[in-house]
Amino acid sequence: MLIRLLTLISLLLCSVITSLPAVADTGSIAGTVAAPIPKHRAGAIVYVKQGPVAVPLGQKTVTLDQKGLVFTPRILPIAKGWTVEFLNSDPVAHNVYTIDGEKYDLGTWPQGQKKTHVFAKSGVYRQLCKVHDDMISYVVVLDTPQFAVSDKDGKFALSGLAPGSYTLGVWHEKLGAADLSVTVTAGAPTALPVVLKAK
Ligand SMILES: [Cu+2]
Repeated sequence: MLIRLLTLISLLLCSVITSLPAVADTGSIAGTVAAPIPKHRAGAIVYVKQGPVAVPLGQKTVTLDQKGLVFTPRILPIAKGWTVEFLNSDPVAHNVYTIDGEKYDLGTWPQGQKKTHVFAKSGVYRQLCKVHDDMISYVVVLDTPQFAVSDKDGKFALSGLAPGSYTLGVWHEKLGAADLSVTVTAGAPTALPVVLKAK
C-alpha cells in the first residue's frame, strides 16, 4: 500500500515537474501601488516602456461598457491599433465622444447596441457622454501590449515576461510616478513597489 502511494506521489511530481519548464522560462512582476489617499491605489496603469524583447502589439477588441450610468471600466489600457467596442447596457441612451487626439463623436445609441473605434495613435483619450456630463473614462493607448492596472488594494501583476531588464512607465488619472527600472528573472515573481505622488 505504502509503495503504491509513493509511486503515485512520484508520478504526480514527475508530471508537475515536466509541465514546469514552459512557465519557468518567463518571469512576472507582482506589484503593489501606494498612494497618499488609499482609494487612489486603484487604477494605476503600469506598462513596459523598454524590455529585453520586442513584443508584437497584436490586434484585440476590448469592451467599454456604459452600465448604471458609469463607464466600466473607468481605466482601460489598450495597445495601439486595438479596437474598443463601446456598449450601452443601460435602458437609457448614452453618447460617446472625446476631446482628445482625433476628437471623435461616435453618436448616441440605445441599450444593447454598440459601436467600435480603432485607436491608431497612442495617448490618453477621455471618454465622455453628452447625455450625462459626469460620465468619464480613460482609454490609455500604449505602444506595448504588456500592461496591468492596479486593483482597489493597489495590486497588479504582469506575467509572461522574458527575463531581463525592464523600464516601466506608470500612468494614473490623478497622480504620477517616475519610470521604474526592474530586473525580471524566470520563475518566482519579482516584487515591485510603486509609490504614486502628486503630478
Ligand atoms: Cu450617458
